[in-house]
Amino acid sequence: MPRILKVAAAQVGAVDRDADRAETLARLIALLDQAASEKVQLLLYPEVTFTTFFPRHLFTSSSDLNAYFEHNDDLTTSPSTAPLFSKAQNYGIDIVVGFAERTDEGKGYNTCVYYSAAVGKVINKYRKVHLPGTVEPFEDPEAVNQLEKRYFTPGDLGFPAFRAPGLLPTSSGDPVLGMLICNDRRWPEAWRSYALQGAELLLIGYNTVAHSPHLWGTTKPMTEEEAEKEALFHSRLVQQSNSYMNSVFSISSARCGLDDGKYNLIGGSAIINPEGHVVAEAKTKDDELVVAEIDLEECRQGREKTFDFGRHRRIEAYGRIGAQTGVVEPELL
Ligand code: CDT
Repeated sequence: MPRILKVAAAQVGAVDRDADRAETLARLIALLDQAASEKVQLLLYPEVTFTTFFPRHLFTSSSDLNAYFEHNDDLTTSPSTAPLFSKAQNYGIDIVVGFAERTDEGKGYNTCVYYSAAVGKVINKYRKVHLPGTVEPFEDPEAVNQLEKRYFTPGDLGFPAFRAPGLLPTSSGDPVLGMLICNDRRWPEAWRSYALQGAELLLIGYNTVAHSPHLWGTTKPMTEEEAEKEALFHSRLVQQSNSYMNSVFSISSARCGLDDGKYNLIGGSAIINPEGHVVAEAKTKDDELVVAEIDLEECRQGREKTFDFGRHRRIEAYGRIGAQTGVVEPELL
């Protein structure tokens, strides 16, 4: 029995530092309107959906910084974010939305939530585990910073797979979903943690800088164009290979384009199937809906043969993975 879902990435083009929040929200809603007209059931927005990717900036005023954060409990009620959720509810479309989360205790997390139209509320939350970049800005004034380690705490919720009701007929079983945020997609442990819970579709919002030797550690000099091609290649490589190795569909949604006329972010939002093939991909670096109809039964092929975890995984050989972070080389002979 096929288990077919119509899904989409809502790719979002440039959003400047001083962009008007209401205008950005209107763009997000326009993508939702388009998704409704194409009968999409599940729509994924990028990391930190409502604003520019602010961790590239150093804020000295806490009120300036806090303007980019939302309090968790206010997300679906605050006038600057709630209209997206209520419109999704009216359309009957599930949405995944990223935001900078401020907790009661004052902690910051890079978070996303899954809003279920069938349930009428947020049914799952994920906090980004792998925070790239630095605490302090680079000394080079020309460097692109990524101050996520300054503004956020590593996610403390693990990788919680969940079922989303109302998307498929009850008899075919609710899909098992999982969420990752940007840099997490480069870590196979994150994908495998979801795959071990039977996840059938992973949802990944991102903001990926096209050219930043300070962050990427590129050894050979590259033009902006070459660097962007390389960043796009790596983004696609990790999505395709991890989808294949975990027999899971994945959707990635980019915030992309030229923020403030100078910060270049890659596009490349894509829907990948469990055999690692591209099903649909963005053609622009602007606001764009990337849509596909997917059959979750396609996860079975890998799951029941090559990557049948129960039959083939050898956990007695994997101890190092859960016990060690940095590299420990063998001793010299
Ligand atoms: N937002 C985010 O996590 N971006 C990172 C940039 C890399 S910093 C080395 C990414 O992995 O795409």
